[in-house]
Amino acid sequence: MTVIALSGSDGPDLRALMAETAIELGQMLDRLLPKPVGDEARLFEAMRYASLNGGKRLRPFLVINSAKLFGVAADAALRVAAAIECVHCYSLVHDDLPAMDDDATRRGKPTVHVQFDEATAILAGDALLTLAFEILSSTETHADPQIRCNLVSAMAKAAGARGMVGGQMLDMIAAEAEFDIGGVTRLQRLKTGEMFAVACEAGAILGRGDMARHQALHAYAHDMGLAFQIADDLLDVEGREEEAGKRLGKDDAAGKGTFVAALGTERARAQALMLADQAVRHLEPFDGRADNLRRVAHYVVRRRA
Ligand code: GRG
Repeated sequence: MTVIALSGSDGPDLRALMAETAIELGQMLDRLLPKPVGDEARLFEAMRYASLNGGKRLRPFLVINSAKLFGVAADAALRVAAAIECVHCYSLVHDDLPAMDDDATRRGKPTVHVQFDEATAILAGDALLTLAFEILSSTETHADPQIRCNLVSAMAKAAGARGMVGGQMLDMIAAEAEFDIGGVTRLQRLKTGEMFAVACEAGAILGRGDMARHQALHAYAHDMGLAFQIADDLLDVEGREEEAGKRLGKDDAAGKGTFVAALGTERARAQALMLADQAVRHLEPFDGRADNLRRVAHYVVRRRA
């Protein structure tokens, strides 16, 4: 079942659209994931458990709405959206492992290593990551090999050592490293920002967008991603676990380098609002078709999950 917790002020349009995207995305993932049969069924079940389990599906929503700016075919955008969600779900499974954040709850349910076991969780994460590249490199995603190659390259860079995995490494050493605000910004940009960037730029890649519009989406994603992360840090100290569907208060307990630790709650909140406004301004080259992206920038700072 898909659970999306948005605040009332995000308006019925955005809530309904995100819920609609979540359903379509779930159907696409169900088609693309291996069916839980055969000797490897336990692995396939864990992959399904990790990805068909709710979540806001924010990155897929960004892919689909950036693709709409360039008139991309809906099925192609949905396949790329599914690939990004596979990478995101893999990162959550591995992040929850005892060797990393050691979390027992995710999206309101037992984490994958709790529900299955550690080895299965590691393998399910690995298999979700590699499935993403299988999807992106398929001719069903795009007929043009150059576009498929660009998608694969952008995703690999965003997810890898100079992107999300590198950011996770910085996160693991944050307590000892005592990063200043510049260090925290870099950590968060790598850990979560690069995946938002590839989600927003995927539309431009699929639709052969020109450099100016590609860069506008990159700048939007950069500011929106930081606003999202500051909101995440604020949720960690002020949120409610029942709404968030995960353990909160862990950044402080771990002494981690977060925006709230670096700026305090009030300055962090002001910074998030400023970044959301700035993100929207980067969308000036686009017409009303970018309105969903504009709404998302404000939604990420108001969300409660
Ligand atoms: C293990 C390689 C590796 C990377 C982990 C993404 C990540 C890096 C860790 C997730 C842990 C975390 C709480 C990160 C901060 C922000 C974040 C990415 C939250 C989860 O994303 P949401 O809010 O989650 O979009 P849903 O469940 O809605 O998809």
